[in-house]
Order: sequence, then C-alpha cells, then structure tokens
Amino acid sequence: MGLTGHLTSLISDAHKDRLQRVAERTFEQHLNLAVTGLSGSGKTVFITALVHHLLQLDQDNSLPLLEAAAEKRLLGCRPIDAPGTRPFPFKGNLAALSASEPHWPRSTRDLSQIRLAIRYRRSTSIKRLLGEWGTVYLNIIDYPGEWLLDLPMLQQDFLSWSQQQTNLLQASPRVEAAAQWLKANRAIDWHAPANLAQLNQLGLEFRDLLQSFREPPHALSMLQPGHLLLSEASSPEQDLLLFPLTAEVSNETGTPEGSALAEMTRRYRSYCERWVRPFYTEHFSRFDRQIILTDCLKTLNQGEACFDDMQLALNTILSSFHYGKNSLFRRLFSPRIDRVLFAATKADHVTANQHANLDRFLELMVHDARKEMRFESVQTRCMALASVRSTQAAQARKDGQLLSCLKGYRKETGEPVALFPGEIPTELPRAEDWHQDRFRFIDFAPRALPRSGLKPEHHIRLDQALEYLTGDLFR
Ligand SMILES: Nc1nc2c(ncn2[C@@H]2O[C@H](COP(=O)(O)OP(=O)(O)OP(=O)(O)O)[C@@H](O)[C@H]2O)c(=O)[nH]1
Ligand SMILES: [Mg+2]
Repeated sequence: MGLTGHLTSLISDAHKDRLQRVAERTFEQHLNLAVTGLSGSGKTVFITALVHHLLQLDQDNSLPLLEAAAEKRLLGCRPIDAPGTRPFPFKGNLAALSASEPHWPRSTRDLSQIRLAIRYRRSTSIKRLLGEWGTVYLNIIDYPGEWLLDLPMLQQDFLSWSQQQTNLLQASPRVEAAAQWLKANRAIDWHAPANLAQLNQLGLEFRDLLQSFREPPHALSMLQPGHLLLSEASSPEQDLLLFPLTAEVSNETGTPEGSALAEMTRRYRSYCERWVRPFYTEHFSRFDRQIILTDCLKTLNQGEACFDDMQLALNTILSSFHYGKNSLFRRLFSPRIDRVLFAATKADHVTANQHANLDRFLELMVHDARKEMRFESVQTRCMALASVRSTQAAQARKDGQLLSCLKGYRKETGEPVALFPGEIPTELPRAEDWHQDRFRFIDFAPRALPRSGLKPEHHIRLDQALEYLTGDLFR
C-alpha cells in the first residue's frame, strides 16, 4: 500500500470527505488555452465548435479520440462566468452555425474568453487521495495572431523598424500597390516641425494600405502594426497612426525636438508600451497551452508571394514561443506555455486521403521555428483539422479511374458543387512549381451544426487536438 493508501485507511469517513473537498480545491485544475491565428484562419469557428461539442459531452460521444471521453469518464461540462473579461459570443456564433440556413460567424477583432467547468472521473491512483471526481476549469481565449507579429517591435526602435518595413514595401507586390503612398511618405521633411495633419493622414492611408494587402489578390500576412491593421475606428487615436519612414534621413541632424521624426519616434514608443507590451504582461504570460491556426490552403491558392509572406509571418509569430534563457521574451516576461499545437484548418476543403499531406505541409512550413521550440522544451505538434466539417466525400469516374471528390455548397453563392479539389504537395513548392491554377481550393458554406445529436463526422480531428492540448488534465 502506498503512502496515500496508508493515509486514507487511518482517517474516518467524515474526515476523509472533508479532506477530499479541501484537496480537490487545492488541486483544482485551471488551464488557460489560447487560440490564435491570422485573420480568417478559423479561430472563432474552432472555439464555437469545440465548446459546442464539450457542452454536449453527457449526451453525445462526438469526441471519441479524447481519451477520457472514450473511457466514459467525462460527466459533463457547463459554462461558468468569467468576470472582468470580454465574453466570447458563443451563443450568437452557434445560432449562426446551426440555423436552418447556416452561415459562418462574423470576423472578430479583439481578445475574448469563455470559461468551462468539466467534471470528470479520475483514472489514476491519485483518486484515492483526492476522490474519484475532479473538475477541470478550462478558460479558452480567442485573440488575433496579428498581435504576435508585433513582438519584435519591442526589441527595435523607430528607425530600425522603419528599415525593415521599407525592405518589405520595396518588394513586389507591395511596391506596386503602395506607389502613391510611398511617394507621399518620401515627401515628408522628417527634420522640419511635425505637420500633425499630414502625419495623421498618412497614418490613415497606411492602415488602408495594410488592410488592402491583407485581402486578395495579395492576401499578405506579415503586416505591422497589428493593432493599427485591426482598428476600424474612422479616426483612431493619434498614437495608433504609426507608419514607417521610408526615405534615407541623415543622422547628422539628430532628432530635432518637435520634428516629424521626433513625433513618430514618440508614437512608436507609445505603441510598444500601450499596445504591444500590455498584451504580453496581462495575457500572454498567463497562457498555459496554445493552438495556432493556419489557413495553408489559402496560401497555396494565392501563389508564391502570399506563401512566402505567410511563412515569414508564421516564423515571426513563433518567435513569441522561443523562451531560451537569453530570449527577448524571457527577459521581458515569464511565459509558461509548455505545449503548442499548429493546426492547418479547413481540412474539409480537401479529400480525406490528403489530410496526411496537409499535416506534412504544415510541418514543412514551420519546420525551423519548431526545431527551436523543441530545443527549448516546448512540446509541439502539427495537425490538419476541420472544426465544422462542411463537405462530404464522393467519388467520380474519370478516364476509367475512380477519383476521390468532395460535395458541398459554395460559400459565396450557396450553390451545390462537386469537385476534385486537388492534392497537397509534400514538399514546399519551388519557384517553378507556382504556375497559375495549380491549386484551386474553394471555400464552402457551413453544413448546419445540429443543436444535439452531434457525431464525430461533424468535425475532423477536433478530438485529437483537444486530447493533445488538455488530455493530461483528465488522468
Ligand atoms: N469549410 C470550413 N471552413 C471553415 C472552417 N473554419 C473556418 N472556416 C472558414 O474560414 C472563415 C473564417 O473563420 P473564422 O473562425 O471567422 O476565422 P477567425 O480566425 O476567427 O477570423 P477573424 O475573426 O477575422 O480573425 C469562415 O468564414 C469560413 O469560411 C471549417 O472548419 N471548415
Ligand atoms: Mg474571429
């Protein structure tokens, strides 16, 4: 008999009960699970679907690869208040996805949270001490991946950031789209007294530019400042109207007081202190586990520039997870994320025989950053998934051969479509591999999520993702 066994045999039942309650509270498990990804990667849909499946745990077994669910050790799940935080709009999102004419939820801009209490039966010997039943408090946080792109700004100053941005702006496709703005930017006399109206106007135009870069046909990802990109106010506050200096300026004159250069240097510092740093100290440093969602198919559709930019953005985002002793991060905050899942979303846009290729493709995209994280003992995994499976498998015969196809409804028009979506490459495409129309994955309208009677076929690998991110808590 182990130590816990001796202890429990020595105390009366009443004491045992009280001790178990105290121990349960002491050993209550709280987990902050952060969900991020660039705009449109599928964060809102992922959280809505995940919460919906969890809330139905006691009725449906729609998450068979979540070990505790398969072993029938999950008693139930309920939402609990998360005071002081912006609530994740679960009910509205579910209403959209389960309507008789279902539609995808609206795009979101800010951090929001939803908290769940999940009651489970313990499987390990610890249950002798703590009692058979335990509760996991799961706090799921939705926040824009664009915020993570800003982290390196804390290590730069206005001029070095400007240099880096100028390099991006001078390359195609940015340089063509930004021609007018670059001309106006070069006309600024950086050492003359700041003309605030001119700087603010250029700031607004820079935001428009960033927003247009994000949309097709560019579909770029490496866009800073993230908070300016995501701001929708018609007149954002002045310190948010930050843009790079793109001309050569001489160092000899320094930074005259009241000059345009002084004003933008001030805005840069203010941006870092008011928007970038607080996110890391108030939120990021409290996250325990992280899932990073990526729309790999979009990058394949849009071509080489979009793909390269996404890879750069992903690697920049991943610098937030390099906790090495001397990392910027370790010096500024004390992060505690120990497990990161990279997920390629919308796996229902390809046929089931392509899921392994999609896993592999994502692995290749984040290969270098991941190696570094492993070295720093953060566990990582790559996985393709679909939060709301919106297509069905079908077969078609072409030239005497059976082809795996998909059936669904087009996102834009709602019309039914059956197609052969094509294959995911298992190597990163080389320059010559990018020819028009090689990849044409289409977007689908959602297939209605039932309010009850959820089944494993309503998602792809949502349960495997959850097992990886939380499975150890339910032992
Ligand atoms: N077929 C399919 N499409 C999906 C799935 N998840 C997301 N999508 C598509 O991706 C779009 C964006 O999903 P969201 O969950 O709103 O993405 P987000 O990351 O929250 O985007 P922002 O709020 O703009 O940051 C949806 O409108 C759908 O078109 C999925 O599981 N299957
Ligand atoms: Mg969203």
